[in-house]
Order: sequence, then structure tokens, then C-alpha cells
Amino acid sequence: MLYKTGVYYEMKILVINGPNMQLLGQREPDIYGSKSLADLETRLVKIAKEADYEVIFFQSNHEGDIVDHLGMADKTVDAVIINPAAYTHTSVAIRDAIKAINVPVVEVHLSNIAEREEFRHTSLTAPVCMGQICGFGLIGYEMAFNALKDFLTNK
Ligand code: CA2
Repeated sequence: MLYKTGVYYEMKILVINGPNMQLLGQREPDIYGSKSLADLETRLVKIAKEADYEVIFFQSNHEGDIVDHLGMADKTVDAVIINPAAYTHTSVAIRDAIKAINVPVVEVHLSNIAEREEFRHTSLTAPVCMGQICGFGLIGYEMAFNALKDFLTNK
């Protein structure tokens, strides 16, 4: 249990979003929807509060920064939700960073990567995650949150 500014939180979850995710809601709404990252944060904070969980958010366009945050997550949070975005398909460094930590990690994609271009069919990161959720838009993050809450509760 964690004490922060007068509130006790049961657990703390870090949500990492990879490159170009800051464009959410501004570009390609047909694929990624019209809601923004800020909308995602508002929604997740609300459901987390109801469960006495804390959620913190990090978005970066830089592979090394994501690797650093995964490394820090090991000692500072109870679980990670990650959408590595394009790095899903390319980054051995992010895969290794996920594999190296002991907290559960769930991978989320807004789109159904299996029905898109061939190069998006491979996730280098999913095999080292607890699971992958894709194709449900922003609700996927909520699904990941609920899955992790269930896992952490029954651990
Ligand atoms: O479907 C997903 O969540 C993806 O991780 C999104 C990535 C893409 O490279 C992956 O294959 C699947 C791209 C996210 C960033 O690009 C955006 C562009 C416009 C609007 C929102 C995001």
C-alpha cells in the first residue's frame, strides 16, 4: 500500500504510450478513433480511483526513454500497461526491457494489428508480456487495467 498526499492507494499502474501517440484524436480517426490521450487519462484515472488505484502516464517518441521507464517501473509500480506503438514491430530493446522486469506488463493496441499490414502482424514485445489486447480502441486500456487488477488482487 502506498501513501501519497493524504490518500492511500492499493496499487500503482504505469501506462506507457509509444511514438506518435500524442497525435491520438487528431489524425487517422478512422483507425484510431477521435478521442485524445488526455481523454484516455481522464477515463483511466476515474476507474482507477474507484478501485483505490493510482495510474500514472508516460508518452515518448524515443525508444531509450521507454526502456528507462520500464527499468524504473520495476521498483516503483505494481504493473505496467504499454502500447509500444510502432516499436511493437521493431524494438528488441523494449522487448528486453519488459523481459528484464518482474512486474506484470500488458500490451495494448487500439487497432486490430492482425487485420492490418503484414509488418504489423508481428509483435516483438507481446511474447514477453502477460497478454495482449488489441482492436478495441481506448477500451482496450480499461480491459488491461481490469485484467491487471484481477491479477494483483489474486496474487
Ligand atoms: O493500434 C495501435 O495502437 C498501434 O500501436 C498504433 C501505432 C501503430 O504503429 C501500431 O502498428 C498499432 C501507431 C500509433 C501512433 O500513430 C498515430 C497516428 C495518428 C493518430 C494516432 C496515433
